[in-house]
Amino acid sequence: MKPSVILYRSLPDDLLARLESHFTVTRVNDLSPATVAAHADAFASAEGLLGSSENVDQALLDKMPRLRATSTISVGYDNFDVEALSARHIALMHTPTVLTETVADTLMALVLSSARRVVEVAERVKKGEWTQGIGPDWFGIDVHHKTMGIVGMGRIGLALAQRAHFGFGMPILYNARRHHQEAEARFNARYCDLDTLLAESDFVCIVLPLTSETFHLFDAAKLAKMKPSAVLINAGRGPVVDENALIDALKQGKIHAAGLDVFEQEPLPVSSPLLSLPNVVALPHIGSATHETRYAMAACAVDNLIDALNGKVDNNCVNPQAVK
Ligand code: 8YV
Repeated sequence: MKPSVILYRSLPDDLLARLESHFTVTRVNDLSPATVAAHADAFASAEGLLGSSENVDQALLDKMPRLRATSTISVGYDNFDVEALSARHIALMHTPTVLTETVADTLMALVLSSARRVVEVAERVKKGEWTQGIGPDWFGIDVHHKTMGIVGMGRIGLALAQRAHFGFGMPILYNARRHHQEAEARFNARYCDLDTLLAESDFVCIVLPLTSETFHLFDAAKLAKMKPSAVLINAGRGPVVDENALIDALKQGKIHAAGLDVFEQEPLPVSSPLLSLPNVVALPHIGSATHETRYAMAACAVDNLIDALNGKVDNNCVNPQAVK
């Protein structure tokens, strides 16, 4: 008999067929208590779980006594209780490599649109405000040759550094848990402590995961260390920045602008003060959201689940030690 799995995100037809050739699949819309209760037998017998963006916590695991592997269609896994999974030797699989270049493109899009006010001025054109030659009230600030500070030098940080260094001639500063030899050798990136990076960068790009150490790392005190002319870019996770402190800093001109793809609450409430600030570019968490990359992520996650339920956790596994 094929193992049973729960699928809580839609998949392209061919990937669903691949999943169904290996497993008996129960499809659900979400992992809410109501959904779990409505499909109690399927959850009780499932050995695998595949989807994204929902919380996978102890309460859910209690309803899934046979679970052996979870596979998320994302690189981030802050919505998983890794400790609880590991305690039960359940594999957590993710998609760390396939989205790297696309997310780095999103970061550059935020840098360019925040600096050159792309969204704001395009809206003004649509409103019919471009009626004569433009003056300084349409001008932005340069990106090329400015200093880029990258906080978190993982795969995405490296791909961002490549774009900034070769494409825009930008000196690169970075802060990370350890020195990154490749970034230093290829892009002449200079390691510095976070306060130095904040004080010297024109663009501060956050590419950090959300953990207990990074929660509200960018608070009022850290934002105050940035140059008033500097731009904050966040495409990691929203709660890494204290959003109220950011709103204050933007309103008071303590920093120049912000380009944000992630927020403390997603979807971003329409009442958020961020949406009424002209110097904010707010995107709906599009980091990896291209047709090609979302397909690649889903394919990777399907393969990851097949691997993990066959005892293969050498690749793309967050907690291999706990599983083996
Ligand atoms: C996903 C992301 O789009 O991979 C991640 O961690 O933030 C995004 O690429 C998001 O998790 C929804 O699947």
